[in-house]
Amino acid sequence: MSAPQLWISTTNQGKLNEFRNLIGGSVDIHSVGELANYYPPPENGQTFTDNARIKAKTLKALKPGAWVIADDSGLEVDGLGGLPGVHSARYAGPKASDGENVAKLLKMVQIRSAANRKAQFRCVLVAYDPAGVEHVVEGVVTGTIATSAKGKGGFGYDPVFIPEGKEQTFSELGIAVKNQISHRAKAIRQFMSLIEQST
Ligand code: ITT
Repeated sequence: MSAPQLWISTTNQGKLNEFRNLIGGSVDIHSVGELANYYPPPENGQTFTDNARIKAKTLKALKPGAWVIADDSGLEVDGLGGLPGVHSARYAGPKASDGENVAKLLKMVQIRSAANRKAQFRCVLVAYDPAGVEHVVEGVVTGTIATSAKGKGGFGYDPVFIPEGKEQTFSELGIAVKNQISHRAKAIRQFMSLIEQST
């Protein structure tokens, strides 16, 4: 039997690398980067689930009959009332780089919450199966915000996030360790059991 086809709605290369690594070769993976007629929709939802659904539905309209999946994810800092949360990609402004977002985060934690650096990464995946049925899964990894950026691996806020039970940031730990324990890994494990049940 041929591998099921899965289309992933992300324009973030860091996420896509992790998806490929986490899902492995049993699924035929494609991304929106291959589609000339894909335009990223405005992510104007209030929650990760809203935004993941917006992205997944946009892709489903272009790829009916395939598995489609969208990830909406971000970093929630307890002492910042859950910010940057759904605003993680644009925390320092609409076209902010990862470095600018990290610099703003370190500054805000220093000002507002230097004594409480607890945080979590959250990943919500909304998927549509080939019959068009929606599935929603979620993964969370708890940790703390480092006092400065450390390490070269990963993307986004990885240089400042120290997962619980470790002493280094996700960037320092590297993708092999991150992919055992991350929010995205936990969500993908649930998603893979859905795909496996259906094939
Ligand atoms: P797509 O919508 O195209 O998937 P995006 O980067 O805009 O790409 P989101 O709207 O879900 O995706 O924003 C997620 C942001 O949260 C991302 O840009 C990072 O800043 C941060 N983030 C999410 N997961 C992360 C991870 O595993 N490591 C580091 N930062 C992460």
